[in-house]
Amino acid sequence: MHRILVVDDDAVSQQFLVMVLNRLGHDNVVVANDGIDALIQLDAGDRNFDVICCDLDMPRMDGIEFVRHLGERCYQGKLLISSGFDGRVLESVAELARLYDLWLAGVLPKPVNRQHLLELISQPPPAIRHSINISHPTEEELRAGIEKGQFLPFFQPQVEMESGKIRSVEVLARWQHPRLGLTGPQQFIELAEGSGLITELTKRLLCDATRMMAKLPDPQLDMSINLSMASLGETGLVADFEAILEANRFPMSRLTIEATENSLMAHPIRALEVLSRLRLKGAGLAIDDFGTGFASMDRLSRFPFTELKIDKGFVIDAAQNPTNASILRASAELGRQLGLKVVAEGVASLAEWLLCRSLGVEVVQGSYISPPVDAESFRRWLLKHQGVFPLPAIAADQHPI
Ligand code: G
Ligand code: G
Ligand code: MN
Repeated sequence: MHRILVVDDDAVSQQFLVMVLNRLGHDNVVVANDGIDALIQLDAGDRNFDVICCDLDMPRMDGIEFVRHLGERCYQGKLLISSGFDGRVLESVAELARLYDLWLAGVLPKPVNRQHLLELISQPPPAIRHSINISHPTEEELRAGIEKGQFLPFFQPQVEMESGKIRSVEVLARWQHPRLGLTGPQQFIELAEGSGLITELTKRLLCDATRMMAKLPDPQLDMSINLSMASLGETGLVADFEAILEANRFPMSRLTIEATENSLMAHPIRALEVLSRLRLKGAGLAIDDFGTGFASMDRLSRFPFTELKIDKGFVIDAAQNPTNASILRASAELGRQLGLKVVAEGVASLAEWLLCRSLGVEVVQGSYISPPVDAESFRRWLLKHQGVFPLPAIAADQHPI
């Protein structure tokens, strides 16, 4: 039998929901009048709720803030949102819940439909629950991992849309963790930033990647690497990068540094200094994850960027989602107007390829071309393609322009 918590400030809809639940055979239902009331019940500790059904618009603490508190408490049960709000608000709440790894079973428009509620209550848990049993790497493991060379550069190609030419490759960190297996950046970048190890990690990655690049069948590929904001404060970064490239005979002019908008915001002066110096030495500079940060246009225009990378969030599903398609179109246009190379990442389907092509995106990256892969797989992928990714054959009615 489920233990259910109903959070709603409106007595009528609260009681209606309880009544429907009772009729569906759920007797173990507790009510809270707003988020604070609900948190008090949760934190009392003697109640573990299997299902929380929450309204959005409530006094004192609204449903959105409540979702954040649930995320912070790593709530493992099912979450249902009941609301009279429209799609856009509900979509952003759903996104928030997803970011917190909450199990959002669904959204119930008000007045609540009995059948719909029954379906959501009985919905089984998703196959993959990220937050269950995640064992996080520790700082000591990170330090040892860097020393022992457990970090591997993975490679994801970037292709010129017009010609299919394989122009460049982004280096993405992976950790061959002795206990957790191959882990991605979500598991360790924040830890590395917080513990001051990110710059060391980035330098190792740059060193290993440039060394591997020399052994590739196409030795003229450009390379992009992500630079964390935490590295921008490090004196000696520019000199260290130069030394690494020189040792591996990789010219600075073939390297592009990717920085996120928010990193420019956090340390604008340092960022301007470090990035300008790298640019002066010949490196390209990319605004990464463009569209997700809060940098002002003014600030962006002050940095000597050469490339704009549209965040994958706007590309994924842009072919179906008009809002994302508009953002994609506007970003591509802005990049062009500023004279930047426009790159779209997250191109996962032919439809997205065609859309990017029609919007004048110059270069694409994404699983449609190749997911990030290890050095050996990348070498084989390059050999197979002989420098050119085959342009998709476009049927007459699909032609983008
Ligand atoms: O590789 P991927 O698939 O999961 O990467 C997720 C995000 O992690 C990327 O968008 C990128 O910004 C970040 N990331 C990957 N590798 C590095 C790295 O070496 N340094 C930094 N700072 N970020 C990285
Ligand atoms: O640092 P940056 O955000 O540029 O890193 C690119 C990220 O995008 C990596 O995490 C990579 O794994 C991810 N990625 C690349 N191609 C695709 C794709 O087609 N779909 C999705 N969902 N993610 C992708
Ligand atoms: Mn990147």
